[in-house]
Amino acid sequence: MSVGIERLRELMAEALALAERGRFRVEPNPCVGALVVSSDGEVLGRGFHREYGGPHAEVHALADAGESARGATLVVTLEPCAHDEKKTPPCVAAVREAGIARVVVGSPDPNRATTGRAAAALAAAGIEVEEGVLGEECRLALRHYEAHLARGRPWVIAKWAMSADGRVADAVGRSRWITGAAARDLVHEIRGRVEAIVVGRGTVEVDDPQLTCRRPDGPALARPALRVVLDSRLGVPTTARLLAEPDAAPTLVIATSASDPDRRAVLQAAGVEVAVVAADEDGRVDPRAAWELLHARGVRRVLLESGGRLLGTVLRVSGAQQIMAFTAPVVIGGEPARSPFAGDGWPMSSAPRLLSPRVTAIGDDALLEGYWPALPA
Ligand code: AOF
Ligand code: ZN
Repeated sequence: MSVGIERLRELMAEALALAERGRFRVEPNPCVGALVVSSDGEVLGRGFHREYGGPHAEVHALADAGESARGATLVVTLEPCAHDEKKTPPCVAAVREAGIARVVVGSPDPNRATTGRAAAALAAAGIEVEEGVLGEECRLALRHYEAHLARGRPWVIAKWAMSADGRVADAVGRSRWITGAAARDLVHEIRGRVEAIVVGRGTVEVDDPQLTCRRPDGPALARPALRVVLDSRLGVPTTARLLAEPDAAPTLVIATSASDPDRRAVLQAAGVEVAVVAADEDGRVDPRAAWELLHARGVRRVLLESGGRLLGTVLRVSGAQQIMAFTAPVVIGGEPARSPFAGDGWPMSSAPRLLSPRVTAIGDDALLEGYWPALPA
C-alpha cells in the first residue's frame, strides 16, 4: 500500500509548516521541512532546517524516525541535496542509508549546483521519486533563497536593540544594557552562526565591543566570525579590544584610499588586516564595496551590529536582507538620546515596511523580525 495523493498533500502542508519554524534562522539557506511517513500515512519522524550551518531538514527527520525509516516514505518540501560543495554531507546519501523506499518532493532546488540531481541519484539507488506535490506553495516558501542565489552578495542581517521609546543609548551614549540576558544570549548565538560581524568605527570607539560568540559551547560554525570594522580613515584606536585581543577572532579593517598609509602600517604591525575599497559620495567606505569584498572571501552571512550612521547608510544605499529589532521595556527619553538611524529617513508614504514580519517574546523583550523590502532604485 502506498500513501495516496490527498494524504500526501496534507503531509506536505505539515512539512511546509515545519519549514516555517526555521525562518529568520537559516537564511540565506532555504527553509525546509521533512516528514518520514509509514505506508499507511502515519508520521514516524519530523524535521526542519533549524539553523544556518546546521543539519538539513531530512537529517533531522530521519534521526527522529530512527529505525522505523526503513522502507518508509520521506516527504520533503525541497529536493534533497546531491552536491558536495557544502557545509554538511549530501542528504541523498543519508536517505539511501536510512533505507527510505520512496521520496516525495515539493519543489526542485533552484541552486544550480544540485537542481534535478536528486531524482537521478535516488532512482539509481532504487528509490521511487515523486515530484511537485504542493509544488507552487513549496516554491513560494523559497522566495528569499531564490532571490539570494542570484544576488552574489552576502546575506546581511541588521540588528539593533532599543528602548520602548526607540532610543539605542542614553544622552551620553551609554547602552549597557537595554535588552535583557535572554536577548543578548540570542545575539551571541547568531554571532556564532555568521561568517562576519560588521560595525563602524563609531561603535568601536563608543562601545569597545569584542564581537565574539560568548556561549559555553562556542560558535557553531567551524571558524569564529571575522570581525569587520568599516573605518574610512583608519581612525580606530589600536587600544580597542577588537585590535588589542587578536586571538579571540580575526579582525579586518576596511578603509578607503584616503586613509593614511602610515596608519595602515601601524595597524598591520599590530596584526590587523587592512583592506582598501571604494568610497561613496561622502568619502566613506561604500558598503556595497565592503559586501563585495566579503563575498569574494567566502562570507555568505553577515551580522551588522553598527550604530546609527552606518546603519542609516547601509539601509539607504544597499539595503540589508533581514532585520532583527529588539525592543526592551525601558524608557530613556530626551532629545539627545539617539535612535537606531542617523541621516535622512523616508516619508511615511514610502517608508520601507518589512516583509513576512514576526514578533517573538525573548525574555521581557520583544523581537521584531522581517525581510527588508527591495527599494525602488
Ligand atoms: C539547507 N537546508 O534543509 C536543505 C538544503 O551549506 P549547506 O551544507 O547547509 O547546504 C546548503 C544547500 O543545501 C542549499 O543551497 C540547498 O541547495 C541544499 N538543501 N539546504 O540549508 C535544508 N535541504
Ligand atoms: Zn541536504
